[in-house]
Amino acid sequence: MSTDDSRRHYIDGEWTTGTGDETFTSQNPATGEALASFHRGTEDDVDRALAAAEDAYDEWRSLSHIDRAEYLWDIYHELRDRHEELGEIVTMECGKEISEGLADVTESWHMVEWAAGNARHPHGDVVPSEIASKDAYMRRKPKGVVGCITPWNFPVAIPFWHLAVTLVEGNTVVWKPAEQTPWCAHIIAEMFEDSGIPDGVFNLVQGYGDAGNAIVEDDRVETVLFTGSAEVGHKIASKVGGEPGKIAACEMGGKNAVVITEEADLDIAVHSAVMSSFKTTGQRCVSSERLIVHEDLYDEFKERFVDIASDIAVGDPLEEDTFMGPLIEDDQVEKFKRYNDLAREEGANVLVDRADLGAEEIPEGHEEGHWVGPFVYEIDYDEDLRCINEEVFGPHVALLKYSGDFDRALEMHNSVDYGLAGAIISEDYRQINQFRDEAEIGLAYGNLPCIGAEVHLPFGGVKKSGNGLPSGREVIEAVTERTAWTLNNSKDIEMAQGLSADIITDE
Ligand code: UN1
Repeated sequence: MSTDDSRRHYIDGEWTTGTGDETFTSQNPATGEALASFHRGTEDDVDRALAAAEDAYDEWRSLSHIDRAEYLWDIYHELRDRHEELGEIVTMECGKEISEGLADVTESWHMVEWAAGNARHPHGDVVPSEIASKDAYMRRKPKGVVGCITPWNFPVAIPFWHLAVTLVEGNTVVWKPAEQTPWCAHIIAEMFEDSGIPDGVFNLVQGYGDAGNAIVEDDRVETVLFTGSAEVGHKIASKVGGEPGKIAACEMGGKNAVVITEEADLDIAVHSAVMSSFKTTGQRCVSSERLIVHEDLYDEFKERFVDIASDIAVGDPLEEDTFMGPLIEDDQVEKFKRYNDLAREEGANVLVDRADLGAEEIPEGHEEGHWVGPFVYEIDYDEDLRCINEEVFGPHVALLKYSGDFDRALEMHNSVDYGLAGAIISEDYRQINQFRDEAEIGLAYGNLPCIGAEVHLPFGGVKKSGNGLPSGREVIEAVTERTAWTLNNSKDIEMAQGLSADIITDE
């Protein structure tokens, strides 16, 4: 593909090749074929985009929330109109099966709907003052220029988690999407162009970590929104943490678990575990790589789970009868296999190993895809085992047996450094409520898979998983400043806390 065909960045309302001379291609993980070519952004491109975002800020923030939201409503309609087209592109570019590709787009317009709808909702609180003649209330103001860095696994939904609220609240944006899914990003930029949003309010720089880093390090950026790996997120958080006034809202991975107690309904348990572990081929940050199962129903659960894992339909993600598409790239296949080997070294009894699929299992014409099937094992619990502490991001699943009461399951559940998502399967409301209250996670589910959050709930984790801000509804906290505003309606000055307002002089 020649440079001329390569798609461009969208900076200051224009499509530009940028200053670099490198291009990169996006690949279909199911076939290995190149989908499209893109200009690779440089620090200079980021610099231009940030300058444009800074210039556009005053005018953009001077509009009302409702006027700003009008541009987002146009995008909402375009997302709906292009649902099938964009859902297929999601599937082609990141390999999730087609119902997931379509759901990604649906989730994105839900986020836009929430953000644009919120423009007409009350923002803040009227607060009583100790002094009757004072009015006090909380107002939100935009931060300024916001940098967004998004992952490949939800290439449309997560960008809108970042962008929609950020823009409606009056910030301007420079966005660097994952290098694996630039085509989805390109279409999103087309939608912003179609909406007629003022130049410089929304800027897209395609590229790799160096471009992302240029966003993170620039003084003009007030807030960095990052969703992606813990490795990168922690670097960003520690860089930004040293700068007063600047914040990094980071949403990272998990080593999530489904806890199946002796009071579980086994049908719900098996169904939830399969969904949690194998949807998106285990590549959600909320996917479950640990199944903590009570000894009373361990054997039956194991048999049923293993049966399904042995047969789960791995195949062409564009086909509706596929459950699991490929992994995103070769590096991910290698990582998955490395962790499977590690589990063996740490003493795993392997129950299903479809890491190397047989030729007959790989769909025709897809030989170059990044194919793997489930890897399921049981292992004697030891809280220090690396295979049950480190996130793999693939269909690598440990069955962990526990005995005794529910406290033991909770202890095992909470023993990891991460704290994103988890589920309890039980018919006992006391166990369910204890899990709700004591599981160290941001997204907790009862009798459900631990995936599939809706956008109007806060989405985020605790501990090593992040500060829970760049996503869903709570992004508003990261992209606005709150002002406590107090107005005196009297001619006299009267202070709270009984503080004297008398001015005393020696005269
Ligand atoms: C992710 O796991 O990377 O809760 C995002 C879910 C989706 C978002 C997942 N709404 O499963």
